[in-house]
Amino acid sequence: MSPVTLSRFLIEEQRKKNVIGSDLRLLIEVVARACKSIASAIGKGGLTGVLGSAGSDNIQGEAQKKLDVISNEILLEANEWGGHLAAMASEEMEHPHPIPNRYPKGEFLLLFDPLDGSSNIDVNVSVGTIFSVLRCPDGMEPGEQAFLQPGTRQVCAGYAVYGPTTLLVLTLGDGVNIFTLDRELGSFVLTQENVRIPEDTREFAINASNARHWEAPVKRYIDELLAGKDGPRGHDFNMRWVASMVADVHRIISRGGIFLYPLDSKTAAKGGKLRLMYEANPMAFIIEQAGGRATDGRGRILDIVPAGLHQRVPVILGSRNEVERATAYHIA
Ligand code: AHM
Ligand code: MG
Repeated sequence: MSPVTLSRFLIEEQRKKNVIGSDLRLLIEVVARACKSIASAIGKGGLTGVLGSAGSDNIQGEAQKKLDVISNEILLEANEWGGHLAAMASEEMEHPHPIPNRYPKGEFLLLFDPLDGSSNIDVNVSVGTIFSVLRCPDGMEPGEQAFLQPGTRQVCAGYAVYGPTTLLVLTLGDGVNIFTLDRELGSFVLTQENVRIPEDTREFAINASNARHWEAPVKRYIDELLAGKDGPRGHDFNMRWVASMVADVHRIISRGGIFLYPLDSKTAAKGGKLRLMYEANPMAFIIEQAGGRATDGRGRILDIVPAGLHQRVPVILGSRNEVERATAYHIA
């Protein structure tokens, strides 16, 4: 059988389920095309002078890399003119980006972290793009307020991971599918359907250098894993930390695991490290759609009613039984 490209997949899904109207299909195809451009810019690296710092800070007060700025521009320019969006919001911009008046407007709101894990770019380690799609509520101006919807309202979410291969991982609320970029064809091709995360795992991901800042439930949970077969869990656990959320989540999508960026005394004043609207929510949607769980240590991430576009949250996600255990330690 000939390869199922992303376009063909979207058209056939629409025929079967009638949930992907032409505007949503255009949106997904445009985001995928932007991800191809980002993959290409990243792939050239030092050849085109795109590595290194941009010499500016974003709204989060974090130093921007040149490729953060370039990836943000690629996504904005690709999505402005198609008529499918009401507005866009990005980790790299304080306020939502309105669609210029010269273009038609659509019903969707697009949020993205254009280049997640960008501290890894200069050392040639995987980075990615994360995105989330909401509907602009009827009769509402597409300003910040329109974006502040819980993650359960996401119409679609996905991420691209720029690693040894470029992958696009997508959910439309009916399972998770993975597409691999065929660089010769220039197309994303369906390579894994209806991915499921194992319920149990012996692999965890956390930035252990923050251990002294953790709250008691996280310390207890990790101490038990580290105690291995001599401890209460009765077997050894392995640890991985890429420091690109996309890469760490993709490992979990591929073979299970638990990822924690918990609240700690360093990030407590800000509410956590990772951003709710364009990091935690899309990843939580994907993880749940693959049979995993995602909480902030207390409740389901997707149920959080956001108070701000750049709100931060603690994140615990991955294999169902481990996430439930780590969350239960917080509630006990
Ligand atoms: P970014 O969006 O500015 O790249 O920050 C988010 C990243 C995540 O990809 C990753 O999980 C985390 O920050 C890494 O944090 P740390 O530097 O503590 O390892
Ligand atoms: Mg990020």
